[in-house]
Amino acid sequence: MSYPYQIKSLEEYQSAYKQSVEDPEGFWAGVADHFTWHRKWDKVLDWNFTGPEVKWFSGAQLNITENCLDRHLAERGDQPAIIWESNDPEEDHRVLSYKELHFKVCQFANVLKNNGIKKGDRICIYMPMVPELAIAVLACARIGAIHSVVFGGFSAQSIADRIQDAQASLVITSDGAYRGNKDIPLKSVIDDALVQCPSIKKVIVLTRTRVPVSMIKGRDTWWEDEIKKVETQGNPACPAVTMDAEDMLFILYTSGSTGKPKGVVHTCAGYMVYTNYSFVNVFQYQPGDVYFCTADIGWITGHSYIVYGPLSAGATTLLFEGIPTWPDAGRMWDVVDKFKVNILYTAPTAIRSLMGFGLDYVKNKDLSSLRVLGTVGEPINEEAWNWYNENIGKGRCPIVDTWWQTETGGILISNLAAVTPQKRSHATLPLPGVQPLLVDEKGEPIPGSDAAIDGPYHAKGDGTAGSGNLCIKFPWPSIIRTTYGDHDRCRQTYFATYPSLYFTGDGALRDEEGNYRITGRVDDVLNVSGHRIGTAEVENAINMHTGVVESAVVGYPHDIKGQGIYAFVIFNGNKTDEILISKDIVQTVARIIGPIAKPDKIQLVSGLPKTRSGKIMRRILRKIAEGELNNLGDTSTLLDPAVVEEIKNNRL
Ligand code: 7RM
Repeated sequence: MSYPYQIKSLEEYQSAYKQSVEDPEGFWAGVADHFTWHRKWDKVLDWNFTGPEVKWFSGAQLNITENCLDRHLAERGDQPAIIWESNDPEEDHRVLSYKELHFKVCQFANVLKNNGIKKGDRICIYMPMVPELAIAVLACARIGAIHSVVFGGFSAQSIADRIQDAQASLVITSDGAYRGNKDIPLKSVIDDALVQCPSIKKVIVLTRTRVPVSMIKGRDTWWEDEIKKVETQGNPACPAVTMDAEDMLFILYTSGSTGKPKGVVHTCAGYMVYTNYSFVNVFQYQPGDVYFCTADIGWITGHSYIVYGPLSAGATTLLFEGIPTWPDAGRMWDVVDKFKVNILYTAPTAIRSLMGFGLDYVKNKDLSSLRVLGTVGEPINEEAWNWYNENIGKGRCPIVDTWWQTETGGILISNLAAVTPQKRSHATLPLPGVQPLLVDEKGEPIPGSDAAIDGPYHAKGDGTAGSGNLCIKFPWPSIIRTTYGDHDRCRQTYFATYPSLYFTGDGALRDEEGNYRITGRVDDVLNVSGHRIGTAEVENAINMHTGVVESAVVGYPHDIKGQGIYAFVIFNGNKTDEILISKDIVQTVARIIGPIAKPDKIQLVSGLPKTRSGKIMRRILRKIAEGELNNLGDTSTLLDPAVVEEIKNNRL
């Protein structure tokens, strides 16, 4: 496969960027021409950010799985599409060629059809990182069912909320999951969730850990038995359902500043074009490269850059079931060595954690196959960047620092490996087609910060530096279309803060060369180990504990996780054993949201700093959590300033 739209030099980047601003429709039509369509578009783009309403490739018809599978069969049918490495280093790895993956996707799509699934139905997927997860995702897309993948670290309650919101009718799960030395009982979590989910008619259960599970008659069925049924039916083919460009492809829930996660909706054509375009350009994928993204498919990074982007590009994508620190902190480097990985894409939190184990775990690993390194999910600090660069890239691999969000569908700001300049701890430049700018609190543009007007790159450093809130002023093909079931929430959250702009929720700096440096969220969203968690969500969970009167949650800098979760809790019950109470509250959060949202610190307090109108002053709590005790700002407007002294004195 060749990628005629792959940018090969800084000059090509500059001219592609210019064209994408001057003639966005011509630009994206030029990219989209290289995909398989049942019917081409009537109009490349229709949009307004007030609705918002954004339509890419209106009138076009396609199926994304034909672009990820069928179109590769003739030329690269026997090449590996997915290489799977087990959690257990002793278990044999698996390789699925494009032919085999195509066969299995069709087969499982027929299973879904046998279970009554039709185009538009919602399917919840709660599975470990095994090839069948990718197969399940693609099988949904094959027949136009809308997948909603829920990360394996979420609790029964979180799953139930997501299933109810989407009114899903079928769940795909497994008996259990391996994660390091732990066995996680996925099916039993699903059973707990489904008590609250009358919309679910069927549960398909893959065998993985062979932990005993209870199967409910009429509702639950084994993956393997379902496959046997389609085998006896004879015809292994499954024609891809024709989808309109703007038909929904999937829902993925993500945290925001309110208590309830939002179902971010992506649609077929634009998402396909943009994930492929960004994959090929950012990582500079070359045919035959082995590409390894360490994310979980349960997050957007896995959707876009393990499954859809790489497969639509005919790439070899490595799927790893395990974790970087098990059986030891050399596991990731073992995997790179074993499969001669060329491109490695991981999270700063993983790098920081491995750094802490020292170089012994890197020493005897052959990392010479690596050509490109990437990071995603949070800002990367200079120390972690240096370590990654020196000890993994050996100073010869470009590092792409990729900034994007669940809502953006794909990477918006990043250097292109060895093509555009990298700058340590900077996401750097917007991809062609992406028009960022920074605005102040009032929404006034920061002079010199608008890439489309001021130019994306100033080689001589003659641009204008500035800082502000990061917005995007023009749609790109994989922009969020709606929040499932509540379009106004989408408008309110992303398009109402600054009229006619998409607001990212992030703050950023722009240097004189035009490089953006993302500094972090400016709203009440935490980023813990690259996972997005809303403070309100954690507070809601804490407040479910019977003894809790009220709570306030803030983030604080954490050496490995990036941010840690600090909870201030007013507790009403018997306070004789504070340690026990804290443990109990942590368990409550794990049960309500999942282990990923467990607070790192819980401080019992007698009151919270509030304004006279009753609003919690989080700014003060944040400062206390960060340890900036002498710099709390103006506390004179507080209802009860004494409470601040108490909180300061008992700080953990
Ligand atoms: C892909 C993903 C999105 C939030 C985003 C940022 C932060 C992501 C970077 C980053 C600095 C980066 N989707 N973020 N990438 N911050 N540099 N390269 O992570 O929806 O889960 O999170 O993550 O705050 O708004 S996400």
